[in-house]
Amino acid sequence: MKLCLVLSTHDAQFQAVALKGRLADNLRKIAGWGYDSVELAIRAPDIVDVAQLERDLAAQDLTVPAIGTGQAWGEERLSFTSDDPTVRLAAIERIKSHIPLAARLDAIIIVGLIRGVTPIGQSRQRSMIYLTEALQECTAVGAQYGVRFALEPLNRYETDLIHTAQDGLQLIERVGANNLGLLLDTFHMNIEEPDIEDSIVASGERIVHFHVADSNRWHPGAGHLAFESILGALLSTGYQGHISGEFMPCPDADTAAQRNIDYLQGLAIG
Ligand code: LER
Ligand code: MN
Repeated sequence: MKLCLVLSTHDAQFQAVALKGRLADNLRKIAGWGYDSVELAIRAPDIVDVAQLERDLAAQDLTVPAIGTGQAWGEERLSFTSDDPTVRLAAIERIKSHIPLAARLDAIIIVGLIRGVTPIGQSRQRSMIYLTEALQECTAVGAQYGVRFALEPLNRYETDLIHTAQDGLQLIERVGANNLGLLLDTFHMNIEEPDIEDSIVASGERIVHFHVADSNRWHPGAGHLAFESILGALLSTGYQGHISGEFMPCPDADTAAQRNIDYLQGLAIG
């Protein structure tokens, strides 16, 4: 198991990130706790000093398997499914702007909250058309750089679009791009999936990234999810990717990050 932690490069409103700001210090701590990698939550790539980031990552021997893009929705309300064409265009341009950095870091680009929510007065069908077209445009550019994308099903309280692994697989089929896979998140799965393990197995090779949080969105081990069984199902699909901790900084960020890795390393799996 390659263990990863979500880390915001800058301060952000999104709560389920254990660590934010003070990038070099955070990378040092994360490596010290034994993590292999960091998933970087980046609002916009042009606010990142990439050369410095690469030096800091190399100093701690950490890789970046994925870039999270949801802050563009959380902080700026950019959305693939807005009824305003300038907002849709800005969202697509923002996601495309992550591609050179993702290529440089060999990271997958996550498409989660940037899909937005269906605006009042717009049909869900219209949102799905916008979403499909946006993903087709971004994946086509990504393919030129060898960059992959991960579509993340989210629970019903965050969006009306794509709740389950099955919803995600259908959209991936509709987009028709080889470089688009699935990111499954145990927090959302616990709310939306009829059976978490069955959905993981059914998603199989389409899973390209994986988020862990417990039922209460605290670190694994703090709630009632059966992680031995869930991660056992994930590994049974042949998944070779990273298991990325995305949880609330509770009881505090450092304790949550340490408890997560201690708990996952203590499980009787692969
Ligand atoms: C992002 O990975 C995520 O899981 C969402 O819940 C963000 O709100
Ligand atoms: Mn997630």
